[in-house]
Amino acid sequence: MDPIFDLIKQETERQRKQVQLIPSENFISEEVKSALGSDLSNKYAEGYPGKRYYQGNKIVDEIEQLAIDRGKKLFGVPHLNVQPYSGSPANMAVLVGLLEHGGKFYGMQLSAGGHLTHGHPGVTFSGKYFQSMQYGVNEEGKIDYEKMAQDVEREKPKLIFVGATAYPWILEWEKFSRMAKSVNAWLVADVSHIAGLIVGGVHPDPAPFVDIITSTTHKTLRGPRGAIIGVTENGLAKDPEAAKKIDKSVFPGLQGGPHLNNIAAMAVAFEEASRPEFKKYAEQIVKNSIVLAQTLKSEGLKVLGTENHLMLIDVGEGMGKEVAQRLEENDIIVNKNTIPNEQGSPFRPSGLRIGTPAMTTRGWVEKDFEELGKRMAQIIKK
Ligand code: DSN
Repeated sequence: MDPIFDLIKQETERQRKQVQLIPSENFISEEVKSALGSDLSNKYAEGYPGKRYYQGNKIVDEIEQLAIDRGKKLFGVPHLNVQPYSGSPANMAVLVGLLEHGGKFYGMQLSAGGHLTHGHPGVTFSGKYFQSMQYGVNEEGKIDYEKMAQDVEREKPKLIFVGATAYPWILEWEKFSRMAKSVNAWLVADVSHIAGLIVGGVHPDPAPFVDIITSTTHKTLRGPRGAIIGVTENGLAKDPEAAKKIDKSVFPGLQGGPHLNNIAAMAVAFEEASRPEFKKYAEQIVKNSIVLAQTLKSEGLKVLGTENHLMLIDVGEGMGKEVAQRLEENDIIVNKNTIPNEQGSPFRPSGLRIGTPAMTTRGWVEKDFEELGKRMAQIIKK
């Protein structure tokens, strides 16, 4: 037998045996897995349903249309593209589709909890081929909405990205909307981390306030690796061509054939996320997160958060890597992370990023996280 299958088996066992606390990871259902491993992977279908460049697409047209229809309903948007291969290509498609080369836009700093594609300077397409301005967080690790509004007023960016990978607080969409409207900028919500919380009703919904929504589908949403781009009613009112611009930017602008097995798996995940039990799941993620943060704090650790699925722990300057390794030796998987006003570096940061979505999928509740918090604190303080 090909040794790859033994390695896959070992990885499955590792995932089951250890405590998985990386906030961007989750466990997909057997149904999502079955769609991912299907014969849809064999098919090419450049284009969109009803307008393809290959023959033999009657069935996959129905599949993609079903994913689009389910996703539109779930995210409350009139237009949805389900073809982006993942979050970074989705964000690239938005920037390329809506801005001129070199256009000015505003995004959250990586070290404050933002994402590389939100304008990180020097090394990313978003920082190299566009004029990116970056906003950070205040002493408490929170967005300073007033300062940000003043900066937006002064700099007049053409687009504002809101969304984060390590921000444990609620995002106040209405405030961002006022800023964007004041300078007629596109407002883009990248909800990759919190999509499952939004559709589960435990984080405010950006759809009534923003123009565009991007999201990966594999984090709290619990679907396959992949991403979506939604255009809201506001987006279409701002520019009736917005949907066309986004679609053209994804294909043929940046991508080739869509990964239809992924798209079918997304359709399955969207249906799962629309069930009442998913709402309970989302509620439990946040309850678990709050209990874990409280336990770690009561054990004397410096915890930032939380109002959502994740928190940051300050473990001392440059100590994130070492402490994350020590936790791994004890079968607890987290990731080292920068903290607001970081004194270390992204490779030797001072924090840990911890989240509850994966273990909540496995059925963990408050008492499990309380017990875990006490165990983690002992290991971290060692
Ligand atoms: N890599 C993702 C995360 O872990 O949050 C962001 O793209």
